[in-house]
Amino acid sequence: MNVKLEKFSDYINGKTVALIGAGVSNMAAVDFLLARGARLTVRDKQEDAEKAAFLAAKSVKTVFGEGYLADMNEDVLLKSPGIRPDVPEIAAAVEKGSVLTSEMEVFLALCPCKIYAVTGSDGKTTTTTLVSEILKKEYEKRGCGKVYLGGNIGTPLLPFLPEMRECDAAVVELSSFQLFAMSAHVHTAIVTNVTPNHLNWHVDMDEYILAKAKIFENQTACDRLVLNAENDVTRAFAENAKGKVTLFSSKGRAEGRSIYLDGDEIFHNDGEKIARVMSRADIKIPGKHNVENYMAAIAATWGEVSLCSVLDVARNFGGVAHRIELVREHMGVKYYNSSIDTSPTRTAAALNSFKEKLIVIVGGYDKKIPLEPLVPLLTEHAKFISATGATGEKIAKLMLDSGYPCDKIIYTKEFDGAFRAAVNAASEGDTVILSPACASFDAFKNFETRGNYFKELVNAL
Ligand code: UMA
Repeated sequence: MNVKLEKFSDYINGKTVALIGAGVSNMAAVDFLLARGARLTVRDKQEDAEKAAFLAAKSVKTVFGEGYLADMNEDVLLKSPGIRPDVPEIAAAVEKGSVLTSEMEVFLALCPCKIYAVTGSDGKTTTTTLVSEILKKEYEKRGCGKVYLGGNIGTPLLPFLPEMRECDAAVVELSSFQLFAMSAHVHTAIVTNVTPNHLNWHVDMDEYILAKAKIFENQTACDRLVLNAENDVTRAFAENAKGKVTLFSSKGRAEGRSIYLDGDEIFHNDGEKIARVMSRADIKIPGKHNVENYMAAIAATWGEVSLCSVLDVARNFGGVAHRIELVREHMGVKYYNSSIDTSPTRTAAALNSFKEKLIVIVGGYDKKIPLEPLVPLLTEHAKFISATGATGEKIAKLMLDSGYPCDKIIYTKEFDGAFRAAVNAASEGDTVILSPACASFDAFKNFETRGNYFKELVNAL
């Protein structure tokens, strides 16, 4: 029995709860809260008749559109990650006594098992996935325990709480948006690196760094913190760590408890003895950054899993599907599938992780969200745009109206044609990415089908 969950159920029963933002996280909390007797109001700046009807059928109140935060006096406020906690209406409600929390904060507080949490500016999705893959492999061998993977990676975990047991593991990716407004205790934390990011959301770099540091603020001496030795910000985090720190470095031997790449070999130093872990060549996914991701994941699970499990994953794991997934390099052109990018925010996250300018396939189902944020984004990151699907024409028009060169953009309604146009525009050294910024329902069953189709086309080149 999960005592914390029982207590929470008693606490929330009969309380009024505002779900601020009807996105992925909060919509996943609806049934969980209703089942525990909470009285819900879902608030979102975006009108959405379909969602409103869906919620009305569950007797959930909705306040959608302009003024969605008016008269907010619910007992508990569950804020979506993308909304800042200092929005005046939210701050005023908190001042008057509302409790501000989030789907992720509630999950972490009630989770009955060990929590591994990963944050960082780059590599957090892959590292989170690696931790979960390594644990999964180990649990499979032992024949017990289940690994729950979620958080910013895309799966809210709150709905799984009732089935989770002490012998399971939760592996969560946490964004600075989530961390900024929360307080949580995680047993093992990883910070992959901290470099300027999301500075249009955070007030400044200091606030962003503070948000990232929250991942370990409630740790104790029994906990573990894995930090990048080669990043100034994360290295400095070690000074304030309360748990046991392991530093990882891809630049040769590091001192103390560490994991490092020396030549082509990875070594782990537990503070007393040094053990060879594996060779770089054992890792299937390419790039030094992935060696770093592996070192972080290995440090997080060191002593809890067998080397066999680590090697099994290293040799077979091909990368996170549909999320900046390298499909293939063909004639010197790299093709990435990021079909999971179903909103301009996700596309921003994908494009921001590349240094070079890209050939971007963009467009899809029209869910009537503002596409204007794509203009500065694509202007900065795209050397050629192949627009497609229901929103393709709209995106092309927005770009052309903004002065984007007309010979650097093409609109093709059909996905195949758009793919061809991107291939034709590419030459040796280029990178092509499918990052639609839109859902897939105009032409595909879901984003996975779209991503798999893209991969088929790439592999047939
Ligand atoms: N909304 C408002 N008012 C606002 C802002 C948004 O009402 O001021 C509404 C929007 O109309 C929308 C809803 O809130 O209906 C969506 O909010 P959201 O995007 O904040 O939240 P979710 O849909 O729940 O998605 C969030 C994460 N999104 C962000 O942090 C922006 C998802 O990460 C995450 O996968 C999901 O929770 C799972 O729990 C996405 C992301 O881009 C992938 N993250 C950033 C990144 O990785 O760089 C941080």
